[in-house]
Amino acid sequence: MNDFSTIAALATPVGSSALALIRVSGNLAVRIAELAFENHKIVPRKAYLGAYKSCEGKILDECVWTMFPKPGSYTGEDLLEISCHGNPFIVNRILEDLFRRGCNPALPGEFTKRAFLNGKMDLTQAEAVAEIISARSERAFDAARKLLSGELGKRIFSWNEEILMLLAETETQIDFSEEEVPEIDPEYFKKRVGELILSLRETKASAQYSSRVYEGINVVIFGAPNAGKSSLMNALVGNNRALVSDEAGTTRDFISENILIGENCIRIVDTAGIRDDAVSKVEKSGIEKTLDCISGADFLLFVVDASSPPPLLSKEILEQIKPDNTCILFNKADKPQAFDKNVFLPEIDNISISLLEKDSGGIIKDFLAKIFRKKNIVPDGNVLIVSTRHAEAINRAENQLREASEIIGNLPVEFVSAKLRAALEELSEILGQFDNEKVLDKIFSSFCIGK
Ligand SMILES: Nc1nc2c(ncn2[C@@H]2O[C@H](COP(=O)(O)OP(=O)(O)OP(=O)(O)O)[C@@H](O)[C@H]2O)c(=O)[nH]1
Ligand SMILES: [Mg+2]
Repeated sequence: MNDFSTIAALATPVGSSALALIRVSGNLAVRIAELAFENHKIVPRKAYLGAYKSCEGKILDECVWTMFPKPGSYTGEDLLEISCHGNPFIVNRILEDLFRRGCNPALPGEFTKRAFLNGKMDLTQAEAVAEIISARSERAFDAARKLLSGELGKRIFSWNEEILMLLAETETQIDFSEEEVPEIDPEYFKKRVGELILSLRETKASAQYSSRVYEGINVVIFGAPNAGKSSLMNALVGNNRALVSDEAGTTRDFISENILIGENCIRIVDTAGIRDDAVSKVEKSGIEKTLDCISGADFLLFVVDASSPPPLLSKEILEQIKPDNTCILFNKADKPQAFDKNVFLPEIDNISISLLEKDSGGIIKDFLAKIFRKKNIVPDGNVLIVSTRHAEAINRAENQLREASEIIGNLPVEFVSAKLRAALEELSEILGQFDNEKVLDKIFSSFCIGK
């Protein structure tokens, strides 16, 4: 067990609330509880009602407090949780008293960092704690919970087992002579490494969905001026977020909002209308920004005014529109229709609507939820989503394995062993089985204080 100082911090948000939770973790926790609550026979995990007395013997608040002794606590250390009234003044008085009694203010993520360092969880699970706290959608929460359950750790464990078996074989070749052990069959070795690589790749691929799941699907609304893009934005957001007017070229800068559609968080972006004959400098640069937004989007909503002649599309835009990343919204269904919608980009999914209708936002949200599922914009909740950090380490391990497979039979078996060991090392980095304070600091500094 690591020997750290005792830390204290508020675990609930700063501000007035019914209750506030203060956490104290470390060797001083038990002694502090005995003194502050005048209780010398503390029963673990029992919630007590008691007055918190300061060093000077002044009652600071009536609290409910619980002692979680090591090693069975969240941090793996003695952990005292104090629920006091949610008044910042009371919270500060208690925290000041705890600091006077020898506690240090906790850094962001320090409770979870201690849990990791004390072997209560691996690094992927510690990262998942931060994701659980910041999850903006049900899907993000499901993904974080999957990580927290240690699923990636289990997968890495099974890869390690297989690599260790391969390593045992190569090491035996090094330690014993040819007469004592049969030679490795390179083809069989390659087959096993190949299967392993497939499994690594499958897991690694999910990282491409990481930002869609945790930050939201980046959906860009685009189309000709006056088609109704800002009206669509407002219908989806549920208020008059964007300026709507019958003047073509109203939206110049892009506007974005986060909304929930089904179980996913969406970052929806309204853009300037695209036309070839824009004259003003501002409108032209607005169009340029739109093109940038389109190329960085996860999904495109193409708004078309069906009561006017169909828009002409530049080659640049046509290249971006694909059946798996776009749908068309034929707008202004309340007016006489100007063209046959069946022949306008027939391979792209579409919906006809009038954005003047009151419930159009709900109808479009239902339509989009179906489309996102159908086009697998975000995989379903059963798929384990890894982060870029995980994917990069998996990628490095994969390279080592591929090289091992390339040299087996051609170079001395010692070289193959070295590659297998390097692969193991790369994978162990994901779980944090290494000593790199910088990487740990980077991960835990993104946490909030008190976690
Ligand atoms: N009749 C009818 N008018 C609509 C509909 N949707 C939007 N409009 C009108 O069309 C005009 C343009 O709407 P906007 O939402 O500002 O269009 P936009 O695509 O954002 O336009 P720019 O920002 O100029 O590119 C406004 O006068 C809207 O009220 C619709 O379904 N039916
Ligand atoms: Mg607009």
